[in-house]
Amino acid sequence: MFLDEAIVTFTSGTGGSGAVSFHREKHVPRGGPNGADGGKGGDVILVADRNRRTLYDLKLNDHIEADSGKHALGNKRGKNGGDIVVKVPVGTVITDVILDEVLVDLRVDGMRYVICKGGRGGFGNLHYVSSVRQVPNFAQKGAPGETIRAKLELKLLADVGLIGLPNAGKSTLLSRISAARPKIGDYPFTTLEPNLGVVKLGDETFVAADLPGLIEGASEGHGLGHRFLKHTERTKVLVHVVDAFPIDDSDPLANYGIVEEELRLYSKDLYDKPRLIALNKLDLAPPDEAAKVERRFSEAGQPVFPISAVSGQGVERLLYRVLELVRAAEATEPTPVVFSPEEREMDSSWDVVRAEDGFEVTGKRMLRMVAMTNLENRDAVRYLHKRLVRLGVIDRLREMGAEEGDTVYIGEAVFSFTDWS
Ligand SMILES: Nc1nc2c(ncn2[C@@H]2O[C@H](COP(=O)(O)OP(=O)(O)O)[C@@H](O)[C@H]2O)c(=O)[nH]1
Ligand SMILES: [Mg+2]
Repeated sequence: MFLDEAIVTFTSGTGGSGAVSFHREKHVPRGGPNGADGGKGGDVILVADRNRRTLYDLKLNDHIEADSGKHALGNKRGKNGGDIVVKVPVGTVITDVILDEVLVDLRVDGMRYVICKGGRGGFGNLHYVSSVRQVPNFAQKGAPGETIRAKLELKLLADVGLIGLPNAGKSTLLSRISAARPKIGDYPFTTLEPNLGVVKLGDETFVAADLPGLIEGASEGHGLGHRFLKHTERTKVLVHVVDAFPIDDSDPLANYGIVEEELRLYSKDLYDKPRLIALNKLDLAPPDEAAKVERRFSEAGQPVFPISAVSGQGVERLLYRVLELVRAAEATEPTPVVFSPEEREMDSSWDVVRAEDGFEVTGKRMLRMVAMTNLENRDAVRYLHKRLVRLGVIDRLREMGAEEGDTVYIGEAVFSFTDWS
């Protein structure tokens, strides 16, 4: 199976800090607080793009970081940091490496996923005005961004499936039109995974697969059964390859009928796909013989493309028609699901544990609250302290035996315990 892989670290932007500011007007000696909020940090957004075919760029650039939000200036709100949009091939599956959890399968062109949300901007001092605090002299720092180490895996699924009896020339055709190198003349049961190849046509590409084992009896479980059905999930067009001059002198039109009937029994879904007939091995007989076979198919009402997978004759014409059908089918696909920046719920649980030389407060929300506090500002620290009291953290510390002056760690910050309450 065609597979490409990259491991990338994505980081969204930190929010900008809110401002501490007061109205300044002529004749108004001491105006009210008007400090604005900081800008939001940029998101990192992954988008499936059908014109991308590999993850090569991401292997070269495995750290991707969005801009931070700007700090507020006085009463001017900080600008938001720009989002970063990373285009990946359709069919890229994203896994969180640390959680070992699949986050999303970007399987439709245009599908978006916000992998890292930018941090919120910090509040300006205007936000902290209350009946008891009319002149807040502190603001909030922006929230930190997120970092996710992700594995990106490209799992190609076929846009076009090549079907036909064994020996019809499916593998030969696939190796002619793509870089795939399936075994030619291979025993039909040996390949469990279909061979996939990227077909380039001008500036456009599509993925073709040689679907082995779709033979008489497959629908009754004699062939590869349903194992390869998942590979055909995205298949939009089928090319039915028919040997025009079978070595056993069987009738090509009858052979065609056998496979079509088999397909009908095997998968209604596949059977209903648009279909082209590639009448193959035209190099084996004089042109008038070939024309005869072609005419019989036409009379049966089937669109036939005479080709030779070996010489390449007629193949390009076939491919352009295939591309047209693929694009037409894509145009009728439902509009891609757009993932809204899902509010990942922040875990609000916390705990106090004993540290070697004091105590440590743990919990994602606590750490974020402290990270957003300007610890050089006494009023901001006092505000933080009040919130810690309200959440019960100070009580818990006291219960655990914390005394005035003991060391308390919260994230990167170090406090000395004060029981103001
Ligand atoms: N002369 C001729 N032989 C072909 C052509 N296409 C395939 N073959 C031969 O037919 C045999 C079966 O081909 P293969 O691609 O393995 O068929 P598959 O079973 O449908 O995958 C091989 O010996 C090929 O070389 C063609 O266009 N002309
Ligand atoms: Mg084959």
